[in-house]
Amino acid sequence: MQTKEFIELENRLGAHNYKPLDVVLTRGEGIWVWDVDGRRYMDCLSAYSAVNQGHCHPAIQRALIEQAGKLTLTSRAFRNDQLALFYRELCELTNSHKVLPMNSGAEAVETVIKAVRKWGYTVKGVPEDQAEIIVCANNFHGRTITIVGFSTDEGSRRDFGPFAPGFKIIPYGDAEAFARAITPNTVGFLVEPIQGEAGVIIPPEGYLRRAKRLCEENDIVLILDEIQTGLGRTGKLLAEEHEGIEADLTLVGKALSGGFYPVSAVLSNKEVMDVLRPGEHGSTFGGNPLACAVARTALRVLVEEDLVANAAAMGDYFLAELRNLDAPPVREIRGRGLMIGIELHAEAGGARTYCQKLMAEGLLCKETHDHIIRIAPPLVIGKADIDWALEKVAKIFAAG
Ligand code: IF1
Repeated sequence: MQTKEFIELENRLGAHNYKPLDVVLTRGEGIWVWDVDGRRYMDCLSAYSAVNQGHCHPAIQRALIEQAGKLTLTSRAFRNDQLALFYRELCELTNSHKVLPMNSGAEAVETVIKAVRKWGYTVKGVPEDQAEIIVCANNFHGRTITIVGFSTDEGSRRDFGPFAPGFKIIPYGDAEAFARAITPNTVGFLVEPIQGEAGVIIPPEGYLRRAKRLCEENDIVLILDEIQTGLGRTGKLLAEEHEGIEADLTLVGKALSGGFYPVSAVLSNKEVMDVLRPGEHGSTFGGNPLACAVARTALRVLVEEDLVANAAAMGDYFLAELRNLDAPPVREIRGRGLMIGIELHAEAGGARTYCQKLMAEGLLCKETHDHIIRIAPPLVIGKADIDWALEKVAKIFAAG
């Protein structure tokens, strides 16, 4: 089948909950992907930072295949020989005390909402059903009813009500707004260290440090959603390190499996996780041996190939060179490590148009909202690859 046949079939039989670019991919290796017509593209989205280790990383693939031939799923009614090792390696790498394994990022977010509410009632002493969690405007934490209920993006929440109560929305990056929103019933502050979907929005220097201090002063659990920013994307293992803080609870997902399998986890540096008792939370696939074997290798690859340092060095280079481009359509270039956003002027014609032009040049990236192009290649990218990409970006911006 050719590209147009795949597209017709997909459009005819599939729900239209996405509007993908009209490229049908069939193979991936490192930073490169190929479509069914044999064209090669540089992947500058990395499946929204789930393929940080590069497409089809051979070591992770071997771990997947080997474990798939041994034991894939036992349910948590029984133990398996991968889970405890996954816990140990993940805790050592992230300086965490406890792990609760789930599958999707949204499930990790839902998990932390349950845990922090129960901690509020049973430890902090908040009256039943009065727990409040503070979140930020323009957040993205997933697509469940609970989560879209505290989204400020109309497109994510329209026609999906009614929503769960107990969430308070404040402006992102404003520590005073956070201080004003705190009440005796506040149990948690859920925030992205850098807002990805909002358009790679980096908060003011010191914001997260101030938020951490306010949480300590008010006995509030600081929850950092590092599902997109974590595992090397911003040039640190966890983006919290840019501010020199440690969250009480940290959410990871996506690249936790290198793009081979849905694996997410809630990491705890506070006794919050101890409030969950047997039978109160879980999922069929959470912590399964195949997920754990894959995640263990995905983490090992991050460390052994020094991908965090490479993301920092290559990100600095990419950002500096992008900023040197003569690009009239560009309003601002933002980023940290290899999490980059190119904001265009409103009159530039829209980010999707430029993503389509970049696709024609062999570079795949994704717009967010109308005027921002997200650039997030796998962390294995090299300087020569970035120079290749810069040529394409310069060409489409020079053409206007
Ligand atoms: C889609 C966005 C990105 C996330 C953060 C939790 C989750 C995500 C910071 C939930 C997931 C994905 C979801 C995917 C596209 C992508 C996305 F555009 F939707 F917003 F990356 F920015 N926290 N983000 O970024 O994790 O349940 O998806 O495993 O829904 O189309 P998930």
